[in-house]
Amino acid sequence: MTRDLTITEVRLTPILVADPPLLNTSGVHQPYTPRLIVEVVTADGTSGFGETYGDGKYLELARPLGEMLVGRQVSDLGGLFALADEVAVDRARVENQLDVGGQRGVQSADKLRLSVASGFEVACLDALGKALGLPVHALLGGKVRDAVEYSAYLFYKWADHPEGVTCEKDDWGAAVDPAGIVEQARKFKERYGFTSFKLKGGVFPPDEEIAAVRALAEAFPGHPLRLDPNGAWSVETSIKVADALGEVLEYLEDPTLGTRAMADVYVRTGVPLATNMCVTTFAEIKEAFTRNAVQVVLSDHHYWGGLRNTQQLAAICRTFGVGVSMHSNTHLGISLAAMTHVAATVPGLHHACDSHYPWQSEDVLTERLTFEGGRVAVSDAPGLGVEVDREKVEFLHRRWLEDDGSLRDRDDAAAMRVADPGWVPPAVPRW
Ligand code: GKR
Ligand code: MG
Repeated sequence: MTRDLTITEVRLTPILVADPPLLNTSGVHQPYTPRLIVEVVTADGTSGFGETYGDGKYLELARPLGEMLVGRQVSDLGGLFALADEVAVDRARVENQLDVGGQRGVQSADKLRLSVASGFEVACLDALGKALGLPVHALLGGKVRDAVEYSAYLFYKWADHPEGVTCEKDDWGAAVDPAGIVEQARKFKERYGFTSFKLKGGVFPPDEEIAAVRALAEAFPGHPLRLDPNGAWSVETSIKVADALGEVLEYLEDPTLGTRAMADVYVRTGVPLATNMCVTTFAEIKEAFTRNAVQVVLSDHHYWGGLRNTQQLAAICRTFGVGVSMHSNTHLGISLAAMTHVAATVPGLHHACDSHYPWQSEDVLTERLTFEGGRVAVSDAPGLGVEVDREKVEFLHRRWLEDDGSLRDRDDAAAMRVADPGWVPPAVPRW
């Protein structure tokens, strides 16, 4: 019997998900972070789910795109991206709202469009896989590994959000010095078995962050380590840190901003540099690779435009002898499943991907994904292999509906000002 896989309905559900007070160079995470859950329903009653950034500017593009998808085939992924182009043609609407130089690199209209389209692409692949009885990795050409390795993602962190702020409590405790970071790493290792560690830096003066990485190296000998200050350092400071930590680092991630500056750091230190800020679109690859500015590109399947684009990125990296892996932003289990499926298909994935997932105490899945020995097993069940709990989605959506609007757009600086009213995001480079 042929199944009718025409999309008959698209449901978009913005949610707010609990987030601990994690520090970065832009401030601190707000107590709740917006995400968008995308569901496509086909004529035969199959539902597929995707997840992407949920700030207002993403919703603005997602809504018309969702309407235009009704009546199309769920397998028509080329058509989906063409439609996303059409929606984004009305660029003025989006371009007025660009964030220049956030932690996802420059927020161009293209990247917004791709981030939105990626949520739909994953939902369509999930539905298609369920309808065909095939896992998403099979739709992408097949897995080359049965489990995907992730690194622990360490953050400087307060014990709690500022007093008086509505939030969910967490049991991670504070981490504001080397001892706190080592303790946090121990918990990550105990709870999830991670054997590599990434520290979000750019929070304290570089000498303190160097001390934290040295403490990690001492506590966990032989474990790959990374430090990522999101471009907070000058070239000179980056060189100083690279010289101090070169022997214990797997790589430095976005020590400084811009292709030329990154190339300068690499040529003067030889320490491998990874990025999710300097190369974030296909258009940025040529210059960065020609200058040898980056040795590892970290995909975020959301803003690279989905799982198939991530595979294309991996192929380009392979061609140029550049490593590829993945970084993450606050995300839930649908995205972790999507990351795992695509990572399972990428040959030569030599660096563990990072994931915020352990920081999220809430999820929309009936059963959370688990890390065993720091790895997520690649599901062979149809689609993404995860089940969405509609009650959980509804609960987190109600939180979004009840919000006064202050949390619907991620704003780490605003969260920092709650604790320190005079705080302004530091000029870049900060050190
Ligand atoms: O969640 O604070 C954070 C991270 O700093 C995130 O926003 C970054 O995009 O983790 C990301 C990174 O690797 O730069
Ligand atoms: Mg990064």
